[in-house]
This record gives sequence, structure tokens and C-alpha cells, in this order.
Amino acid sequence: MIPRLSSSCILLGALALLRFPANAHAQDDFASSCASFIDLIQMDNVTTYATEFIPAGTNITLEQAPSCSDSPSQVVSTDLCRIRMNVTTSERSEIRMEAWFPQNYTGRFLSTGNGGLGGCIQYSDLDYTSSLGFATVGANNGHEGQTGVYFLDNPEVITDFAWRSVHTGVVVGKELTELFYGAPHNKSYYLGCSTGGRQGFKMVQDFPEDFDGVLAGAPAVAWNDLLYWSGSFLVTTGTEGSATFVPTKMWTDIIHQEVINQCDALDGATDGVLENPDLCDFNPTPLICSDGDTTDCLTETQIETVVKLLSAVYDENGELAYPRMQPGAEVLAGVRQFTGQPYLTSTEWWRYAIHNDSTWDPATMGPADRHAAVAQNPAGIAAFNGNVSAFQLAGGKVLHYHGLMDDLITSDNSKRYYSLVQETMGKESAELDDFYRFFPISGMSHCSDGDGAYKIGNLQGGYAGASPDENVLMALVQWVEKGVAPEVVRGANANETYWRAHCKWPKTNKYVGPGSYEDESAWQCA
Ligand SMILES: *[C@@H]1O[C@H](CO)[C@@H](O)[C@H](O)[C@H]1NC(C)=O
Ligand SMILES: *[C@@H]1O[C@H](CO)[C@@H](O)[C@H](O)[C@H]1NC(C)=O
Ligand SMILES: *[C@@H]1O[C@H](CO)[C@@H](O)[C@H](O)[C@H]1NC(C)=O
Ligand SMILES: *[C@@H]1O[C@H](CO)[C@@H](O)[C@H](O)[C@H]1NC(C)=O
Ligand SMILES: *[C@@H]1O[C@H](CO)[C@@H](O)[C@H](O)[C@H]1NC(C)=O
Ligand SMILES: *[C@@H]1O[C@H](CO)[C@@H](O)[C@H](O)[C@H]1NC(C)=O
Ligand SMILES: *[C@@H]1O[C@H](CO)[C@@H](O)[C@H](O)[C@H]1NC(C)=O
Ligand SMILES: *[C@@H]1O[C@H](CO)[C@@H](O)[C@H](O)[C@H]1NC(C)=O
Ligand SMILES: [Ca+2]
Repeated sequence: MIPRLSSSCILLGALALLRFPANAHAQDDFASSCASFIDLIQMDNVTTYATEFIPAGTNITLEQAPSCSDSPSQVVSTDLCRIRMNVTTSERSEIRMEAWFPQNYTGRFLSTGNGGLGGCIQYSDLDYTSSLGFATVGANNGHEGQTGVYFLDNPEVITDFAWRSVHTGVVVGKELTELFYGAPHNKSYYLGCSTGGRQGFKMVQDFPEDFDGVLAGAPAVAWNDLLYWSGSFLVTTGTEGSATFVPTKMWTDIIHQEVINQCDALDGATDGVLENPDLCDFNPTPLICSDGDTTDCLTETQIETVVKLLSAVYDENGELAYPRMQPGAEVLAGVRQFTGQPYLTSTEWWRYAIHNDSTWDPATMGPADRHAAVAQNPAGIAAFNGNVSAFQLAGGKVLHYHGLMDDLITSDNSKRYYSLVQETMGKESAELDDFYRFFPISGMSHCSDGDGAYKIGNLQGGYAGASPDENVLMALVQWVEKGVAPEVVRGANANETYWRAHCKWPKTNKYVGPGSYEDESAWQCA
């Protein structure tokens, strides 16, 4: 998409933007350049409906669909130009997109990603990265809200969801950056987690030129298998009250405690956090009710449920379909996954993208449903391609992280993807280090929160400082721009009372003492 400048006067205006003068009028100049920017934007397929200067501290009301109601407003952290537009992606699809261009621009372009079913602009990410000086874009992933209904009979919308929304945002966003600041961006970045992590890897696999650096967290790669895994929990638990059902309180209070009893110390420190869940071979049989005992214990039937929910899923040929829930996450999975309720994302995916049947019953999920999804793999949604050599060749860097107490997407699947890349490219992990590094994050739940040192700077809620040794995004920038690659990713706990250095996979953290477990130097990557 080549922007067409409508007159030479406007062109001169654009060049003046090159150097917003550093004087008392700088903000006024920036604000008026922003207001008039709408007249400059003339790109095919792009309908711009507002360019507004937003001063730092403004609380803006968001026009998200009701199912994005977790974010009805956003406080803007830095002076910026907010550009709102729609971009046509086909005859039957479009994306809603925003660009947040900070006055404190660093020459870096960044695209954000999405979450879940994807139809929500991640405003907190737009705010977070624009406040760090990135010219930032974000889009609604081709549909409005956390619903799959727009997928029905419209493969174009699925294509936007699978990859085209992000890629289109990058193409449009880079042009807008150049037009607004008067020079092309220097380096291009991506930040996303969950569905956003999947989008990041999709770009690494299929659009190796889009980004110089990709920060991809808890990626929902192997999408169809992931949703088969989470969609099958209901079949295993039955509904609440069934003999097979295990009450939430058992997960949070009893089963999790038993996992901790059996496995916490395997990393050397009894701190309630598992550094290496791979060492944990959890055995729930101590929890079987003894004669006459019925409280805080499990029946044989419930034990079977627990074992099944925490085990990997295989297909009928014995091939791994999806790895196990890593031990440690059961405390959250009991609340969000093993609830005896249908899992919305799975239900919507099979109803509207796979079976085209809005009445499909999630309680019937079985191997045939998985086959249908894997065979269709609409628009290449799975993003489970291990050949990322084109990205390496283009000079890109990918920094991958995954919380070790993630209950929505098991971190074992990230390890599986890392191995797939090794096998596909025939490389030892030392050979991947040059462009692909993976950091499991102990004590991190799904993208954020958790019992450990989860604040790595991957998003606003995980911010504990902006220097590369306390912020994973700035560590990626340092890798791309200075060639200094991260050996560890440091994180702070919720209250920022301690830090821990998370090891680069396949190394894992081991407590060696002599200080407290809160002492970073008492740990070693082995
Ligand atoms: C922003 O405005 C919304 C109402 O639109 C309000 O609910 C929210 O508390 C405000 N946020 C802050 C930080 O003031
Ligand atoms: C811009 O950056 C400078 C220097 O880092 C900082 O002092 C200032 O507060 C920033 N301004 C805004 C609006 O973020
Ligand atoms: C932009 O797209 C959204 C979502 O499809 C739609 O609701 C809105 O009316 C569009 N706005 C314009 C100005 O076309
Ligand atoms: C605009 O969108 C149409 C599809 O609706 C596409 O065929 C065309 O290539 C797009 N134009 C540009 C410049 O991207
Ligand atoms: C982009 O890089 C060039 C060359 O290194 C540098 O001169 C320029 O200041 C950078 N632009 C910004 C906005 O940082
Ligand atoms: C559902 O519709 C899509 C087109 O939107 C088509 O590719 C797919 O084969 C359909 N699936 C079934 C089970 O009919
Ligand atoms: C990986 O992809 C590159 C093109 O990007 C291709 O040349 C190469 O043959 C592929 N390697 C494998 C093992 O498929
Ligand atoms: C952490 O902070 C929360 C409030 O933000 C507080 O309730 C909690 O007790 C604190 N925990 C520790 C270990 O200090
Ligand atoms: Ca431990």
C-alpha cells in the first residue's frame, strides 16, 4: 500500500515532523501535527476516522464489544497521537485498527497481538509499549469481541484471525510510522501472549521479514490440539455433582497442596514454586478416602479423573496429541478449567469454524472432532511449523517465554515446540541461541500473575522496571540492536520483594544456597 500524498504543502508538513522541536512548543506542535495527520493518510483499503492528540494521564473510554468488558477504559501513560482506522482485508472482511504514536518516539515500531478468540484490541499493551517509546499498532483481529460467531461461513474472517490481521497491521503501521515521523522506523518488534504468542510464531514462520524482534509468550500454537485438550476436560469431569466431578475446593486446597508436598523441594527450595515441573511425577493416591472418611479426600473414581485431567492426550495411534498440564497449575486449573462447564474458546471454535453448526454440543467432544479440526486447520491456524530458518536468515530474534504454572496453555507445549524446531532444523540448542531463546518462567500463571517471580516486563501488569535486566521487552531490544543476547530473564514477585533469574531452556533453576530462596544468587542454572 503506497500512501499517496495529496499536495506538496502536506509533504512539507510531513517533513517538519522529522524533528518535533525540543522547546516549550513541542507539545503544541506535536498535537497540531497529530490533528492534521488525518488529511495525510491516503492509503488503499484504509479508512481513517480519527487522529487525536491524547495527553498523558487521559482516561479514554473504549468502544470495544461488550465481551471485551474487562477493559472499558484505558488511562494513557504518555503524550501520543491516537489514530483510529478500519482496513479492508478482503471483500468480506476488515480489521479495526489503532496506531498509538508517542511523542517520545525511539525509532522503534511495534505490533501488539490479541488474546483468546481475539476480537479485542489489547489497549493495555498499546499503552504499555507506546509509553516505552515504540510507535505501536494493534487491531481487533478481524472481528469484534470474544466470540466465534463471525467465523461461521466466512473463511476470510478466520484468515484475519489466523494471521492476516497482524500482518496487515504491520504493513499499514510501518507506512503510517514513516508518514507521521517523516522517516522509516529503525527496528520492528512484536509483543504478544497466548493467542498473541501464537500470532507471534505465525509471523516468525510465515512472515520472516515483518519483525526484527519477536516477544512471544505462552503461545497457543498447535491451536486445534490445544483446544481439543481444554475442550475435553468437560467430558472427563462430567458436570458438577457427577461421581467423576472433583470440586474446585479440592483442587485449590487439597490436591495442589499434595503436589507441593511431593514436588516443591525437588528444585532444592521449599518455597511453594516448582522450578522444574518435569521432575514431578505426581501421585494422587495418598488422597484416597479411607474407610468412613469423606472430607478432604477423593473417591477412586475421582482419583481417575485427576489422573486423566493431568495426563497428556494421545490419539488412537498412540501419538501425542497434546502434552500434560504441568504440575503446579492445578490450583488455577481447578478454578478455570476443571469446572464442569464447557470451555468457551473450544466450543466456539468447533461450532463456528470447524463444524459450522451453532448447536454442536461440547459435551460430545471426541477424537473425530479433533480429526476434523486438524484436517481442516483453517488458514494455517495451528502455527506449529518447526522450520523457522527464513526468520533466522532474515536476521530476526525470537524471545519465547512461558509460565510454569500456566493452567490455560501448558508450558510443556512450548518445550514441545522448541524440540520441534530443533528436530526440523537439525540444530542443538546452542545453535538456536543465535536467534531463538526460550525461557520457562517459574511461578507465572497464564501470561501474568502467579506465586513466583512473574514480573518480567512482558506486559503492563508485569512491569517492574525498564532496564534490559529487569524487562524482557527491553532485553529483546538490546539483543536486536546491540547483539547482547539474554542469558536469563529476571522477574520480580508480585510485591517486588525479591527477584529471580529464570534460566534459558533447557537449563533449569536449582537452589544451591547458602542464602534464602529470595536471594537471587542462591540459585544456579543447571
Ligand atoms: C476511567 O474512567 C472509567 C469510566 O469511564 C472509570 O470507571 C475508571 O475508574 C477510570 N479510571 C481511572 C484510573 O480513573
Ligand atoms: C519523555 O521522556 C522523557 C525522558 O525520558 C521523560 O522525562 C518525559 O517524562 C517523557 N514524557 C512523556 C510525556 O512521557
Ligand atoms: C469500523 O469497523 C467497525 C467494526 O467492523 C465498525 O463497527 C465501524 O462502523 C467501522 N467504522 C467505520 C468508520 O467504518
Ligand atoms: C485492497 O483490498 C483488496 C481486497 O479487498 C485487495 O485485493 C487489494 O490488493 C488491496 N489493496 C492493497 C493496496 O493492499
Ligand atoms: C534511527 O537510526 C538512525 C541511524 O542509526 C539514527 O540516526 C536515528 O536517530 C534513529 N531514529 C530514531 C528516531 O531514533
Ligand atoms: C465449514 O465451512 C467452511 C467454509 O466457511 C468449509 O471450509 C468447511 O469445510 C465447512 N465444514 C463443514 C464440516 O462443513
Ligand atoms: C525450511 O524453509 C526454507 C525456506 O524458508 C527451505 O529452503 C528449507 O528447505 C526448509 N527446510 C526444511 C527442513 O523443510
Ligand atoms: C503483597 O501485597 C498485598 C497487597 O498488595 C498484600 O495483601 C500481601 O500481604 C503482600 N504480600 C507480602 C508477602 O508482602
Ligand atoms: Ca521449589
